[in-house]
Amino acid sequence: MAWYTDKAMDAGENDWSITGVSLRSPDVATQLNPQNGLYTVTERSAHGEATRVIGAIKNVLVATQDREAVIRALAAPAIQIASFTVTEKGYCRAADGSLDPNLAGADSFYAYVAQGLRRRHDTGLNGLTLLSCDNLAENGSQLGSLMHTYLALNDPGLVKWFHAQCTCPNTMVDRIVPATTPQDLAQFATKNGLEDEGAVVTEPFSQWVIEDNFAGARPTWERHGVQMVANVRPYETAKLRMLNGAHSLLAYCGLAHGHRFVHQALADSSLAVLVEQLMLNEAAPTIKTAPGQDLNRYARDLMIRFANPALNHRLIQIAMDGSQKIPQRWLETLEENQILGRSCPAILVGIDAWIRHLQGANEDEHGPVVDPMAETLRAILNKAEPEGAVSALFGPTGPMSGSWLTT
Ligand code: CS2
Repeated sequence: MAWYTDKAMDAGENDWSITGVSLRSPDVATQLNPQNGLYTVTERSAHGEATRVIGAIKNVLVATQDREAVIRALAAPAIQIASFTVTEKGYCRAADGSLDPNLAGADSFYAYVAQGLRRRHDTGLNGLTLLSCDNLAENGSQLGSLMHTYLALNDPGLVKWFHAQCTCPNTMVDRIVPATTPQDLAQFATKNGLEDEGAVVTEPFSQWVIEDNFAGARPTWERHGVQMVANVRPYETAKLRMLNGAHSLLAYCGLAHGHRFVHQALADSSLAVLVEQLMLNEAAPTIKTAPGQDLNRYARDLMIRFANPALNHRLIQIAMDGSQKIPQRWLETLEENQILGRSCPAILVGIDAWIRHLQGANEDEHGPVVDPMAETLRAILNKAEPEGAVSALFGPTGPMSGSWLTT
């Protein structure tokens, strides 16, 4: 978002800027505030690299250090959009997709937004566009209904105003961004003769598709490559089931084969075959395409993006939080195929590798499993007989059972 907004600002829309908020770690604030919010984005591929300085971020607030500043920002008259990149687990959902009130506490984004919106209401301001940028199916619709539940429980008087004054457009964001490493920072300093603590390294490809349903003003991002559409669903389903589905498959199976990076896993021909099978035979047939959307070409382009040798995208980064990612990446595809009597051998291989990952298969080399449900899932696996592992996790009473499983 900062990258597209920076381009809009460069083209003359100078009345926009972004206040960053971190809900937990002070790291990004520590990196960016001393740099006046400036940082670089370097696009890297086999053909070389290109760096751009991003000037869209004014400052970064840390919610755990200054709660009031975050609420004040949300309630400021100039603010029009609150966007979210809080990862799948940040939405605090129960297995059936509804809000889990035990998870959605005072430190969740819901609490800040609710308080910010309450102040906007009380001072007679307009509502906000709440813009989810996370990898969830129908991310905006989910955010809207989860926010509704949060308000109904915590500030019921605001629910009607929320629906009248705020919107939650669905969006699809696609850009592969490996976590920056100390080597990236050192390399940047050597090459450019200056230090950037907040440097981001990414691929040349970038896609942002947004439903044009804003509560107030917005930058004209569409002049800078953003696709404003009436319905995001076909793009989002293709992205989640093909790109992200393939990513998770490469992550768990790649780690099992001893690889570290996505491009290495893809160079392993047995895994490349599996990935193509998942994308073309299992996921693609479940996607209702938009006019002009070509899934064969999409799959081909994805193989090229995954093979980018200059990114060093770590498999362990993708393997994180599997319990939160697998439903929309694999289980929906599995369910839709199952209804039509088709099997999904590639996804089943992935599930097998994920279960082994949960059981600690990669811990010696990569450290403990990172997943909010790691302990729960592992305890269940420890109790289950090997042949009962899948039904213990995904069966009707298992923690991974959800609306996506019919049998
Ligand atoms: C990845 C995504 O970490 C992951 O789980 O699959 O972050 C992926 O790189 C992005 O969605 C690409 O747009």
